[in-house]
Amino acid sequence: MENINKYLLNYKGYNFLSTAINDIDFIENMEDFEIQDDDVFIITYPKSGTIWTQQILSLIYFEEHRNSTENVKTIDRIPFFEYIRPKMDFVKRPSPRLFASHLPYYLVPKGLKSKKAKIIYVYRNPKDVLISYFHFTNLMVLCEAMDNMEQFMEKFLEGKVAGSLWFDHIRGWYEHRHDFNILFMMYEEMKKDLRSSVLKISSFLEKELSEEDVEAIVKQATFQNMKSDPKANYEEILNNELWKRTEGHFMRKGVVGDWKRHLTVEQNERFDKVFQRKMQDVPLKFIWDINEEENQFNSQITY
Ligand code: PPS
Repeated sequence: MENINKYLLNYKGYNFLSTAINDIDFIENMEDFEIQDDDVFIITYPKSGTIWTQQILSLIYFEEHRNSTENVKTIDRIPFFEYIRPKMDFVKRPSPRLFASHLPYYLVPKGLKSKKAKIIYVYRNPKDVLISYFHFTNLMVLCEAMDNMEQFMEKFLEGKVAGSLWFDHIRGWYEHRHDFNILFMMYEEMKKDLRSSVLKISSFLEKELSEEDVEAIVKQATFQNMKSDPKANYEEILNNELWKRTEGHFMRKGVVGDWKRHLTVEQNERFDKVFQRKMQDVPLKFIWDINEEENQFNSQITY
């Protein structure tokens, strides 16, 4: 374990948000955490659609969530694996146990390689991740505040942020996909066609849903509905003054292509150069703008 600064803790080459770790022992032993066959992990690089997928899975698994007959927050239904660990004992959680995590492929529990437990990996075009992360880092006291985008982009492209380098995260998971039982989901495709995305996820999870259920899930997983749903919008976390630095929300904009409003032409060109260099042999598809079907960099994902 190495403290990089007040906010980052490096463990085995990966930067954790040290201010959100409340159980160092757990971090040091999580690779040996015993996996059950029906465990499900949502795995993401920060700001790529974690909260959204937590809501979708909560709606798929819990009728009480779909009908709003039980007032349980998505963070309690699907706790973070490595961060702000609730005082619950993960081992005793009723199955199927659902978790969210930002871990790289090489730090997750080894038991996931039995390929029985499931992983849903959600990825998002990294320019929108960058913008979302910039706002988040200034919103949360837990993160190091940044003066401007230039400064944050520098850190992001050097991997000096919690989650380390975006390129390493996605490449690692993609290249090791055959070691796991994993479904790749793309934020932009979820945005374009939420219904198909819900069906894809539920089919992977082997959960049968009625037409009515699907409708209820799609309706409650839209950005607007989640933003006003206290179970799903994480506002409670921000109501805590110890956490919130400025005005803002976890559910900020939820759009594709916001980077166009924030990056200068030079910043964008620089980002493109790094992206092309780092991702040229990763055949994942990316959508940079919602009106765009494909892009010049990458082709359709192949399994
Ligand atoms: S975190 O802090 O890492 O868990 O953040 P994460 O949940 O991964 O990402 C937050 C961004 O996801 C957006 N979001 C959504 N977009 C579209 N539809 C829905 N339903 C939705 N729910 C969350 C959220 O607004 C953050 O993106 P930005 O671009 O900042 O708005």
